[in-house]
Amino acid sequence: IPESMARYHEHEVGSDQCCSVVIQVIDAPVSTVWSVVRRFDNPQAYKCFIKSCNVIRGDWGEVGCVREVQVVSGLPAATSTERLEILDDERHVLSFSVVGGDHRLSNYRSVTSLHPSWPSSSSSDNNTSTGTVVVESYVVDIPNGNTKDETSVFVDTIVRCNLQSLAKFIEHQHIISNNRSQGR
Ligand code: A8S
Repeated sequence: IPESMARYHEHEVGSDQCCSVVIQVIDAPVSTVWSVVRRFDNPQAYKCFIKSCNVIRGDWGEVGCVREVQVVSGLPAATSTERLEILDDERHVLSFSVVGGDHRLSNYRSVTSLHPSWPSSSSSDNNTSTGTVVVESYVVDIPNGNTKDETSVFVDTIVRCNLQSLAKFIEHQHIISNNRSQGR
């Protein structure tokens, strides 16, 4: 990804923190993927472990607004309070930080950026991008009693699950709209 975009994924990582990045390629245009990712007020549209969300401070989409998410049962968490740090509609970058809630991921902050993916050179028209590369990095405190590896395995699993769910959600929507436009 371009250096200018990689800069968004630079995180200060303390010795008691862990940091990682998850990549997901989605077979849909950046604008389509962004229309879902940018909805800070509706993470449950694609996030696997969120059952509801309410904006409790500011208007959604404004940097500084705060949402409270309810987590599905079965995880070591019930709620999370999250602040919008970046919402850049030009560069397709969203960042939020966890500022509260009852769970074990203190000082969690993630950055998600979207990049047009280019078809393999063999395809006919490789001047128009038809795919999206989603890059999501995070930094989080290592909970007491856990190792850095355990923490990154746990968080990577959640983030990967979210991005795979995003891909399914979008590709399913995209197929419907393509079929409709072909009058199927
Ligand atoms: C995201 C990413 C993560 C969310 C984690 C990692 C979380 O919502 C869940 C379980 C936890 O233990 C922590 O983009 C927390 O949502 C599903 C409640 C923050």
